[in-house]
Amino acid sequence: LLLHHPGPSGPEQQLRDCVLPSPLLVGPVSVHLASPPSLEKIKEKNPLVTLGGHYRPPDCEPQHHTAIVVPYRNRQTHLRTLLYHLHPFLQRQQVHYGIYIVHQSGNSTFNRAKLLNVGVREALKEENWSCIFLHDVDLLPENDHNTYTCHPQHPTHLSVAMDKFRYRLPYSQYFGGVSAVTPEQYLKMNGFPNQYWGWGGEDDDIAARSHSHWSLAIILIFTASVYPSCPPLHSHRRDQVRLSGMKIMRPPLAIGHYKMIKHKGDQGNEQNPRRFDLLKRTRLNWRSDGLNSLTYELLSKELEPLYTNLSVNIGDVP
Ligand code: BGN
Repeated sequence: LLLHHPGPSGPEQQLRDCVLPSPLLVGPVSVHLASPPSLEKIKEKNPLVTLGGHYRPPDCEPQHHTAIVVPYRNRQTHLRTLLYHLHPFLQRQQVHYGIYIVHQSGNSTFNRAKLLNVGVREALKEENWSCIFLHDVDLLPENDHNTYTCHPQHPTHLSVAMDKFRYRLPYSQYFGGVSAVTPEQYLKMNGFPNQYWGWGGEDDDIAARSHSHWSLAIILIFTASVYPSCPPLHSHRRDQVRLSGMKIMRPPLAIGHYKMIKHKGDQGNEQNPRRFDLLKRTRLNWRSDGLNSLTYELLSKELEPLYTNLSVNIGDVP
């Protein structure tokens, strides 16, 4: 009998490496959004998931170690729908994974990017993950060829074709929804901004950190045309300046399909009126606002059967 995880002191008998693409992939899957099963039922359907929502393929040695970080508050049904779809999806991909739900405690305005910073830091304290997924709770992947692994050099954007945007990118630099970085890329971009309280802009800031100054200009031009209140652009004297000098990798549109669970705007996550001003300053601020300025209080960490629940006090709008 082969033992599953021969550690350094474990038996010499090695499992063969898991191959990519995984032979278990099925391609397009239909995603049901209404009335997900109970957590107990989902656990029954995923017997190999261990406490904290971790999984390793039993028959081969995984080549990818992916933490899924999900910023969260008050979306119980969405969470169950996500877990119901994501666990079998990731198991078919034969990656070693763990799911981290980062719950923002209290009633302060929601801060997605700061919760992502917390999730990355806490996940990396636990395991040597090679890839970190930044995952919205209301997005369900519709094709398992969209692999939840990282590109070694460049950040990846996965949710390139969401039903909400008629299965296209809403604009070319869009980085929201589902994206991924390696711990090295995360360090290189100084993590994510901590100052975006409320809806909008934080994903554009993350894209700008990882990409060139051009991307920031394009985002600002796009949003200025969509949001007339957006202040006029400054001149871009140094468009060739790169922030952390990486590119954004993407799967083909046909594979990066996602369904979004429809919902009304969240209370406590109203549009952030400061996002335009913040975005204009990303180029100045990214080195000082991010991983190196992150402060929070971890209130609890619970290993639930299908996920690790991090409850965190991240403070309030200054
Ligand atoms: C953009 C938002 C993103 C959001 C996408 C898709 C802003 C910044 C304004 C300068 N960006 O316009 O955060 O993910 O729409 O909904 O609002």
